[in-house]
Amino acid sequence: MEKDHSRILQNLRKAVEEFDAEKAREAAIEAVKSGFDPVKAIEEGLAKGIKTIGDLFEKGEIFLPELIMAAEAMKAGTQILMDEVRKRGLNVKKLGKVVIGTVHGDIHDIGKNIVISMLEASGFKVIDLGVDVPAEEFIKKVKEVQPDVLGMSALLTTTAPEQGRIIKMLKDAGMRDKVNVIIGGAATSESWANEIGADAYAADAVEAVKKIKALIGIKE
Ligand code: B1M
Repeated sequence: MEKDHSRILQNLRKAVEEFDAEKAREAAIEAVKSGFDPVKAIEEGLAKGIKTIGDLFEKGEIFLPELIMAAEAMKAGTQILMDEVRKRGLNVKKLGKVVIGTVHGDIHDIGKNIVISMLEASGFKVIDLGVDVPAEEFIKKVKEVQPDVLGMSALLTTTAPEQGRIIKMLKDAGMRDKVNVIIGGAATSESWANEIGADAYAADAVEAVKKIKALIGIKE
């Protein structure tokens, strides 16, 4: 069994590293069929592959077309695994509302979408604003739906400041104390969250659910 699990994780990781969407789909289906934890399959399989790809891209050993193909493979696998996450979370009572999006200038959404699936599976109603979301749109939605939590994702060092700008806009509009703010994404950190005045930072989707529950006083 242990061997089977490490083979499943290896197949998922390799599919992304080999830019192979079909293989990622097959590996994800195999993971679901064998009852493997879908969150673990994403975090310890597919996400490890995309991390390797990101490192190679940074070193200039692969280029944008390969980065895009690897992301496609990651998405193909995550879609199947996220469906399973949602299925497992059916029939849970609604815990609260979260508005979430990737900030302006940033089109990375794989991680945000994983966070969304985990939140939905845990019983949250999620309003997804998508990617490259203008600051004004975040403010407008918060006013409109009055969520318990506003979540902002940023993966680029050039777009992370947008999170701080939006928090300032909330303050200026007198809305800051009406909504909890959580941030995440590869360009962010706990200290960045403190610096810009966010209420929480999460390094991954599991932590995001935990921190959001804590923010609105839900005990695990
Ligand atoms: Co981009 N990219 N990319 N990219 N890309 C990074 C982020 C980079 C670190 C790669 C590198 O150089 N090593 C680098 C940023 C450097 C920097 O700013 N410091 C980079 C760059 C430079 C770029 C472009 C500028 C490349 C170019 O055009 N020359 C360009 C920018 C486009 C834009 O946004 N304007 C670009 C484009 C792309 C693709 C389109 C090809 C693709 C994205 C596809 C998509 O998302 N639909 C892509 C990818 C795939 C990556 C890497 C390789 C992987 C990102 C990912 O999906 N990770 C990435 C390298 C890296 O991050 N190490 C990279 C897997 C995912 C599960 O993790 O997104 O971190 P992550 O999400 C996690 C946590 O962060 C957390 O939970 C998630 C699940 O565990 N989390 C939250 C995320 N959001 C959260 C929100 C929360 C809480 C937790 O609360 C609200």
